[in-house]
Amino acid sequence: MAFTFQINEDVVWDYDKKLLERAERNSPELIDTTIKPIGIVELIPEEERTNDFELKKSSKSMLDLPEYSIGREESLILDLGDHYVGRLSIDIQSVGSPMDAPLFMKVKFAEVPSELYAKSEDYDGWLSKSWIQEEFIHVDVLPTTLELPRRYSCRYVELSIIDTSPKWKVSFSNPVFTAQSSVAMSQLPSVEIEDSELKDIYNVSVKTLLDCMQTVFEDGPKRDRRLWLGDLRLQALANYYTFNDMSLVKRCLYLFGGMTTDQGKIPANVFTEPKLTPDDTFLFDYSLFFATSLYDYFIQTNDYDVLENVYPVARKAVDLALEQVDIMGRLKLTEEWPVFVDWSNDFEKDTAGQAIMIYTLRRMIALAEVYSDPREFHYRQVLDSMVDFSKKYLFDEENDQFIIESSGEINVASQVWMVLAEVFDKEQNKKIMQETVKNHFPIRGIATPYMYHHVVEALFVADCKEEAVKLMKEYWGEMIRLGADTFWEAFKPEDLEFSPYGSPILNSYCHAWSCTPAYLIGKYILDN
Ligand code: RAM
Repeated sequence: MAFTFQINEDVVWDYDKKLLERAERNSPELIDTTIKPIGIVELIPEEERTNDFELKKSSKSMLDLPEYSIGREESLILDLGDHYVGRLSIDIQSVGSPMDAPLFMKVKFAEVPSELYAKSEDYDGWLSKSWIQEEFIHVDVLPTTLELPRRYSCRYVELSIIDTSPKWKVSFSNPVFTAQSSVAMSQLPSVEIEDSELKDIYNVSVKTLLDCMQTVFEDGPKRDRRLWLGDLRLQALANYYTFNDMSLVKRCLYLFGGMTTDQGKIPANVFTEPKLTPDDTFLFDYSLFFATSLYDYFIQTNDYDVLENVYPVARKAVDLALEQVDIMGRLKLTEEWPVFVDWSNDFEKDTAGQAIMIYTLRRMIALAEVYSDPREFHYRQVLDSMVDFSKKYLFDEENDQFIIESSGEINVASQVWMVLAEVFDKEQNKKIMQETVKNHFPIRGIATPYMYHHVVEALFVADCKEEAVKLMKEYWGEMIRLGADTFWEAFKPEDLEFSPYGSPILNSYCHAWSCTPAYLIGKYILDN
């Protein structure tokens, strides 16, 4: 079962005006920060670079910028010194004879160098090419201040001249990038992390989270620039250990709570512009993560007001999912409501799906208890049957590994989610994870920090701390060694050019679900 475009035109939406009003009341004021580029950089010819994440410093400095004029087919790249989300303005002057033709130029924004090496015209993937952060602009009269209306997510700004005229060239000055986020670094609690590798990983995680925290927790400020439930769950967890911005979490819970289907299905993502709109895309596990995110929020805050308002939404969503659990305690997944688990389609996801249902039920029971919902009893019964079924039919005792019932397949996701669901006790979980490390490490074929997050957390939960830290350093640490300022949506250490979309130019390089080391370090290392 895979994630593809879904078009579900016949869905009937239930808008809960009260919850949506609450969502809007918790909308943040964005904080602006003025950023000036720190330097000029240049592309490295293919035969001289080791990978597409490298650039070299130009011999020209920012002080030379106003004196540096360029014409047809020439370009320069400004380096903001770090990754930011915001708007650009820059002064442009003509240099030489009178301006006898318009200026025609291209401005390309890149989060990482590989987007600069990739040629936009070669992109032929399945996601819209409109995500490529590139503008073609005519300017009739110079000098002018070019103020681009769109928001970009980038570290590099490439200014390419398509044409001036043989009589004149252009120079640029006063580039200003106005960065924005709903939080500021000054809100961070100070933490002492002695291990320098972990400290770097923590810092990049925090920057990733900050850049994704806009008027909602965005999945990626370059793409898709919207609120996804699976990403929200992880961002909220990282937020509790860092910025601790409760009102943005509240806003996002209310947004999902206020836009569900008449059956009670929660959409996988929502849009907030031009008006609050649910996407007609549904993922089985993402829908369940509404309840688990509410649980996480309540554990942090004890905020009964939010619980009281959205508990009925969580219950309806969980109950709908439970309709797919048979009398024996087996979850039956369908193509119509696919489970995501990871971008990869190379492994079977039924056992991971079963575990996510168990993981959710445990949290739903805790919520039902606080809400004094008599349905708690029913949830306990289903939980028991699902756990029994998993132990009896999905566990291979000889190998200490979970299997896929229909095929016997053993994969990483099944082990990891069953450990997170705490189907067995710590001791058995440890055996499962040790076996997983023995048979499946180094991990191959998994391309998302999303799945790697769950592997690391399962290692911590199963008391395999050393392996957890090692994997975090190998995976997130490797992105830093490649130059990451923020963590990426997709990363396969064994294939640096991997993209789920057909080209790295569409990948998001500041992506919500990759910010979790801040949470993992906070919860399992600093708090212990
Ligand atoms: C992509 C985004 C998002 C993720 C979904 C499933 O479109 O990367 O973060 O949650 O897929």
